[in-house]
Amino acid sequence: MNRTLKQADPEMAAVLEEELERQRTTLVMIPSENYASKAVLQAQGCLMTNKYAEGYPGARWYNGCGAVDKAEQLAIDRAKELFGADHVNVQAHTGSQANMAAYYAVLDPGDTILTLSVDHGGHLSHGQPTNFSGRHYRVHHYALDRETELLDYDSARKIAHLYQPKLIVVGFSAYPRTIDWGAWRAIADEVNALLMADIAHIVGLVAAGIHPSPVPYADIVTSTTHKTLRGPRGAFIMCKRHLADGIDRAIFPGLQAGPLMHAIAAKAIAFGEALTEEFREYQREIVKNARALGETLHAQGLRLVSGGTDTHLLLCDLRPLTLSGRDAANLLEEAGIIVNKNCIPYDHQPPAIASGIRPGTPALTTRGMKEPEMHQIGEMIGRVLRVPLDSDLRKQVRQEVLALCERFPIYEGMEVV
Ligand code: DSN
Repeated sequence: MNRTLKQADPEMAAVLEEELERQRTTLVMIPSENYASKAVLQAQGCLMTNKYAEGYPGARWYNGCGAVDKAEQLAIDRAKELFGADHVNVQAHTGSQANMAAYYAVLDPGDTILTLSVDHGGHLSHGQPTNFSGRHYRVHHYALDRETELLDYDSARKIAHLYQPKLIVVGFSAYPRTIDWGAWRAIADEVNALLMADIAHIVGLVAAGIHPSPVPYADIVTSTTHKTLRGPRGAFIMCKRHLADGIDRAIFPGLQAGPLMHAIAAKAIAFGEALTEEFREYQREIVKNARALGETLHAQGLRLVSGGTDTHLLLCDLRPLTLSGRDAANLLEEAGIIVNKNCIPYDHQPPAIASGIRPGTPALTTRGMKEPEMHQIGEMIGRVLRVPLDSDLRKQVRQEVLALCERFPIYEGMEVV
């Protein structure tokens, strides 16, 4: 019972050591990934994993909930302070489950929702046909403008009038630009729809006041905690006061039973970290870094969808280099640069191949890298992608990546216990 992980399960300890080494020695550029603080990691691995606590603080179905009540209340209070929300539920296990709970609270099966499709930058849980959301609800999509690759509010308004959705979902996995929440609120009001914002990606920017907040405009706001917010893997939901009971009941007993109290403790820590000036400065740096990276990628021959970024991520069209997203991501991984393939708007390739990649700067910025390093990394990406047949070049870039990782260490002294 008291043995360390290494003593108890050396095989798994070796796997964790491999992952620690990968995170230390590669450039993590998937925009939904980050390096959580040691405090967050510690809480996520803590003994609250042992406790059952169905219900909410002060109203649990099990006894012995004194400490977990305090942990959950801290998470709720800090999130309310951070975002100025009427009501917060911190129990959703994942972003998809937060979205599921939001739908469950305000929709009936067969109701109509209006969202952005995955291939234009939306998310699976925004009505993708193979996802629960696409199977349980009648889904219509608004789209990005073909020329500007920006949200087309006029067209969205017409589509909303045509289909009269009960809920409009706004929020994206691969859209690099600022969202005008006021414009969406106006569209929702015109058709008497509820407005839901999914800020899973931009939540850190919103917390820091760098991206406008949807909280004053949206009826429901869902988010993850592990992306730009740099917390534990998980999610939370904010809503207007009159929807609080419905959201809480949708999560429990509607969709989830025992909350993950260790994850909730870690969420409280992450919200606390996000309330600091240091975090706000970190978010400002993320955006500056993304812009710097974009400049160099553009100079290296990649086309930036929408011409650039206002956020933590870039969507890059690789067709000018006659490469697919899949091949590019694989070539870059050989050089120690980790990105994901991604469809671009109006892509002719299937998602498993895709014409683009979606690099982001949250994790690199956590390591302390700044604009000079972004230019260096953008240049390395360009060199690898412009000469895909040169495996020696990739080995050379791999060495440059290792040297950069050594200059900006992460998780120093951390051990798999
Ligand atoms: N996997 C997340 C992302 O990368 O954006 C979405 O679920």
